[in-house]
Amino acid sequence: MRSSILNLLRQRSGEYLSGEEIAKQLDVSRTAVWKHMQELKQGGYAIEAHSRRGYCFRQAPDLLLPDEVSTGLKTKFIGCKIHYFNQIDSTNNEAKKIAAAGAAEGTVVISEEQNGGRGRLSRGWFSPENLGIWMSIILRPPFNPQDAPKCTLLAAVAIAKAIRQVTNVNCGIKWPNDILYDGKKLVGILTEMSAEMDAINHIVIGMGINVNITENEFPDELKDIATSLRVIVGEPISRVKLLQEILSQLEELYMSAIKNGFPEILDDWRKYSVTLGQTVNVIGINTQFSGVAVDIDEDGALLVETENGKQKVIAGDVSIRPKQTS
Ligand code: BT5
Repeated sequence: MRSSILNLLRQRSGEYLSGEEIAKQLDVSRTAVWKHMQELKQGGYAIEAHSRRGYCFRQAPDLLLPDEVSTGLKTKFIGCKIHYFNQIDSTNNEAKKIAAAGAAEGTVVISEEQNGGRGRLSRGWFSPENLGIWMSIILRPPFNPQDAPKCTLLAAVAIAKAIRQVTNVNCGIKWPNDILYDGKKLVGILTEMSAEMDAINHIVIGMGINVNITENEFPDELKDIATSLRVIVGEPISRVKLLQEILSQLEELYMSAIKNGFPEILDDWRKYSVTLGQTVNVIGINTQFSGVAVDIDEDGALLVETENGKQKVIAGDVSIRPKQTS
């Protein structure tokens, strides 16, 4: 009902609509309309109320509220169910919990702030209130568990496309899970999976996107290595619009992967890559070496040409060595 009232107000944005008219159109009591209006105002919506003329919609709050994300969302199933929090430890933790309890494919967990945001290997993820997109998406792909790492690459391509589309920022993908701009990290992706030997139960794709964080708001340890869209573009970006575009791109690529496999997505990944052709240092669990990143293979693994031949990197951290200028 709240969504229907909002839709009606939005359609006639700037005009006054009487409580009676709203009640009649939506077949509810005027008291119910009044109660929903109070709730919307408490939720941050700017709605003017006038004793004779009625209600007038002025502005939605700058929040990732499910009603806002759903309005104009073009996807068929990704984002059709949204679990929204003002604050949570980690959206990935919550998504894993509800996925294990049977949450539908495409369910999205969003929080305005995380106080236990996670990177890989228990590293932390800085997730300040209202300034980024901190979200996790539940998928139940009909792939083999070995294909799961390619979902990280798929997500990276979807986010890079969406960022380019909405902001014109030419960001690049660093293998396996970062999106960078000018060498600084703009986005991190954390994919976690629950699987049997030969089938995936669910995958949770967590995304941390630095949208409106200003330079001063980054903690000292991130100032030299992180950036945000606001810092790059020089003005605030609509988080709702970007989020909707990410969900659309993700759904499109995911459906294409199910239908045609990953080759096209890996080709897009190569196009956006800032890793290929570079000299890289690879730090795996038990290894460390350097070489030139020459390609990714059909599994999404990074191929690095070293003194001892070509090495296949399935997991690990890769740092790009700055090019020698002399
Ligand atoms: C990642 O790990 O890049 C994955 C980050 C995933 C975060 C999302 S937010 C929604 C969902 N819920 C979660 O709890 N997590 C996911 P990794 O490659 O391990 O990089 C972590 C490193 O990035 C840290 O050790 C810092 O150096 C750096 N870092 C932390 N916060 C950052 C930020 N906001 N922007 C850029 N770099 C950051």
